[in-house]
Amino acid sequence: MSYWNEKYECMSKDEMRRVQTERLIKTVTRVYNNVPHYKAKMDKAGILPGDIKSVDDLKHLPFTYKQDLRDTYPFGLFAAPMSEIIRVHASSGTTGKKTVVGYTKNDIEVWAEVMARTFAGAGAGKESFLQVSYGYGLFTGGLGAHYGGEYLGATVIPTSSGNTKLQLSLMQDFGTTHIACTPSYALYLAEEMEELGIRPEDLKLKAGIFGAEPWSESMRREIEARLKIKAIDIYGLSEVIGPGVACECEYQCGMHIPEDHFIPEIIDPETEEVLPAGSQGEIVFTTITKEGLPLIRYRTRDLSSLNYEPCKCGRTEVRMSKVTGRTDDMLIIRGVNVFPSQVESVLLSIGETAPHYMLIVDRKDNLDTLEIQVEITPQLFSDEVKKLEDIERKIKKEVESTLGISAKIKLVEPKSIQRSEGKAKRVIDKRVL
Ligand code: DLL
Repeated sequence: MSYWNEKYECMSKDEMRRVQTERLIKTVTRVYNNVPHYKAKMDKAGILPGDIKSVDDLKHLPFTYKQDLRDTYPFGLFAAPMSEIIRVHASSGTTGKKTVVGYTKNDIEVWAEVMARTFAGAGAGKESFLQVSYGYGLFTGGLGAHYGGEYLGATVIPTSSGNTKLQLSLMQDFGTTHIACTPSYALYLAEEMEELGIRPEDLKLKAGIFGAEPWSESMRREIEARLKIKAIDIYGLSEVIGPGVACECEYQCGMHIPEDHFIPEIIDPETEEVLPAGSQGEIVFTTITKEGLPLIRYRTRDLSSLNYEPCKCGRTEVRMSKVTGRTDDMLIIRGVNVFPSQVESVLLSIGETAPHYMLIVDRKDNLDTLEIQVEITPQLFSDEVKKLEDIERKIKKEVESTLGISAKIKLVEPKSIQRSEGKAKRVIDKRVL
C-alpha cells in the first residue's frame, strides 16, 4: 500500500482528535489575534479563543463566507504579515474582483505534502512521470500539482493546459505514467488520440488525477475505458488551499480528507445546522495548519456527504463523496469558475444593449462551450449591421477578459429572452456529465 504519510493517514480516531484539538485552538487564537475581521465576528458571536476546549467546540464558531473574502479584498483576511507571504493565487468571485489567497513558506509545504499524499494514493511514486496539464498561473491547479509532484519525487512535466498535440507527443516521448488535468480535458485527449491514431497501448499512462469540476461515475467509466487508465477524483478549492483538500485512493470509494490539516463538516445550507455523518449537505472546512489564510468554517457551497468508516486501503481519514452540485449559481466552464453576474456587470458597463441575457453552456467534442445571448434594444435593432457587429465584438472582448474564457456572443431580437416573475433563469446548461 502506497501511503505517503502513514502516521497521519492511518492515525486512530482518538489520536486524530487530539491533533485536531491542539491545532484548532492554535488557529483560532491566531485569527483572533491577527485578523481584525475575525476578531469582530467572534466578538459579535460572543466567543473567545479560550472557549474552544476541543474539536467539539468547532460548531460554536461563526461561519466564513466568500463575502468575507470579498469584503476584505485583497489581503484583509491574511493572518501573517505580507513579508511572510511568499505566493498568492486567485479565483473568480461573483463580481469583477477575484478571491485572493496567500501562502507562507510553511503553507506551500503543507500544500505540497497533501498533494504528495494524493499522488501516492493514486499509485504514483518516485519513478513516475507526472504530466501536469492543469493551467499554471493564478489558478491553483497547475502549481499545486507541480509542487506536490516534486515533493513526491516524481519527474514532473509542467505542460500546463492546452496545446493538445504537444501534450500527446510528450506523453509518448517521455513515457508519462500519470496525468493531472480536468476530467473534460482527459476526454478531449482521448478523442485527439483516436483522431491521431495513438492507441492507449502506445502510452505508459496508468492513472489520471482529475478534478476542478464536477464529473459523474459514467464519465469516469468512459475516461477509464478510452484511455485504459484509472481515473482518480481530486477535490479542492483555492480558499482552503487549492487541489489536495480531498482525493480518492485506488479503491475509488470516496475522497480522503487530510484531517490533520482540514476539518470537514456537513451542514444544512438553509438552517446552517450541522448534520449527522452520512447526510447529504454543504461541505464546510476549517483549516488547522494554514498560516497565511486560515479559514474557520468556510462555506464552500459544494454538496457532498462524509463517511467516517475506515477504508479498504487502511487509511482512517474521513472520506467525502463525489460533489453532486453547488448551492449557488457558480458554473464551472472548462475548469474556470464563472458567475452569471459577471456577464451582467460586463453588459451593464458597456451599456449599449438591454440588460437581458442568457448563458448557454454545452459540451461539444468533450469541450465545454459558452454562448451568451444578449438582447438588443429596439433602437439598435433598426441600426446597420456594422454597428451591431461592433457591439458584438466589444462584448466578446470584455467578457473574455473578465471571465478568462472565450465565449460566442449572439445578439438577439428585443424581447426574445424569456422574462421571469421570480428568480431569473440566466443559464441553460445542456451538458450531460
Ligand atoms: O478548482 C482547485 C482544484 C484544482 C481542484 C485542480 C482539483 C484539481 P477553484 O478554482 O477555487 O479551485 O474552484 C473550486 O471547483 O468549490 C468545486 O465547486 C469545484 N471542484 C473542484 N474539484 C472538484 C471535484 C480548484 N473533484 C471549486 N468535483 C469547488 C467537483 C470540484 N467539483
